[in-house]
Amino acid sequence: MRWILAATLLYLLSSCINYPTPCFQAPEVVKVGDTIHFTNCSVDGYSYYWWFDDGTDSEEAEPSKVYTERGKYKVYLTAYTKNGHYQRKSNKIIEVGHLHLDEIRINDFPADDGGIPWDSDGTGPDLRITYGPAGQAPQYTTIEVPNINTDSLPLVFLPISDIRLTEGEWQFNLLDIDGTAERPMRSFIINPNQREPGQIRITDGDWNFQLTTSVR
Ligand SMILES: [Ca+2]
Repeated sequence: MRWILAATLLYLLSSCINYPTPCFQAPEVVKVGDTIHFTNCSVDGYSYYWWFDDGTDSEEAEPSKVYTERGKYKVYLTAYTKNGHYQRKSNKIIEVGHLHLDEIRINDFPADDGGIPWDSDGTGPDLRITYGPAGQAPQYTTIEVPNINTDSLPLVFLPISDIRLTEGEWQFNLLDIDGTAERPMRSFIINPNQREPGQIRITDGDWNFQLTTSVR
């Protein structure tokens, strides 16, 4: 009886010691070109094998990784003990994409241009926003919203096409379309890829301008 207990105890001990529990942390959504740092939270692991689902792998404990193409990748981590025993692999899906523009929003704007009315007839600006990578002629434009005032707020513009926010600065020109003339009201320059995806808000005096971005 005693040896059976001893053998059972030995068996339980060996199963506790020999089988590590793989565990890792990684962001769920990243951009193409971002450096991902994998955090290893495995228990009782001695060595590791990572499979990144794009043809690459690693044996580091906490590797870094850059995906060069968009897609959904299923990353596997296998944790081994010193004698080579391992437990079931752990995996996570990482979505890799590009930054896109979802919305342009004006939450607030000044009632006039430093004491001068925005437009010639006093009805309020007829607003259109042109935008695109800074330093180039704007590639994109919103619709025109006539006679805006504080009752119009917030003004929300949804892109009519799929707009990928490329690297670098983007310029947003707020124009008052007075007849055929375009009177600049204000420009905002933003580097969206340097900011967290989601809401990017710029406030300056009475101006409150906002972009919403996402990775997909
Ligand atoms: Ca007007």
